[in-house]
This record gives sequence, structure tokens and C-alpha cells, in this order.
Amino acid sequence: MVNATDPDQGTGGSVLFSFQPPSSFFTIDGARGTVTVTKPLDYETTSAYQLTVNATDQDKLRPLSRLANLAISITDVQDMDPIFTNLPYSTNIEEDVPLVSVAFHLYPT
Ligand SMILES: [Ca+2]
Ligand SMILES: [Ca+2]
Repeated sequence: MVNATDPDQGTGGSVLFSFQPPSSFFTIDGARGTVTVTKPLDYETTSAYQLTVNATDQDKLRPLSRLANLAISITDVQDMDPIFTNLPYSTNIEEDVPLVSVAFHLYPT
């Protein structure tokens, strides 16, 4: 939630928020300043967002505005499966190898 005050009286003291430019992942409630997620977030794709909030008063003749930065960091959650690399795997084994011989080894990285 972002917050702004404007000491002017009437519409010149009434503030509306917007993102500048608009974000495709977040919206801001113009009157309350509440920032909401509108699209699924993915830490593996984007781990942080830099947004610019514009606060504009509602004076009809000479609206005044100011900008502020909003930094949003995404926290990683455990949502990825392990990935095999260097696929496909194959090996040759002679038919008369002793039992318990190592046939193949996979390395976890
Ligand atoms: Ca004002
Ligand atoms: Ca993750």
C-alpha cells in the first residue's frame, strides 16, 4: 500500500495513484493506493520489479503530480522439478560382468 498526502483544500488536495508506465503484473487502486498482483509471478523468470507510482491531485485547472519508486522483490518458492542434463543416457555392458559391477553413474549437480 502506498500513501501520499496533499495539504491543499478540495480537489487540489485529493490524490489519485497510477503506475507510470502501467505494469502488466500489478495494478494500483487509484484512491486507496493498494497494489494488487494481476498475473502469476515467477521468480525463475523475474525476481524483482521496479515500478513508478504517480500521485496526481484532482485540481481541474492545474493538476500537480509527483513520482515515487516502488521496488518489489519476489521470494523464491520450491516449485521446480529436477532437470536431467546431457540426455539421452546409454551405456554398454558385457554380458559376463560380475554382479554388483557399476553399470552407470548419474551425478547430481
Ligand atoms: Ca495539490
Ligand atoms: Ca522457484
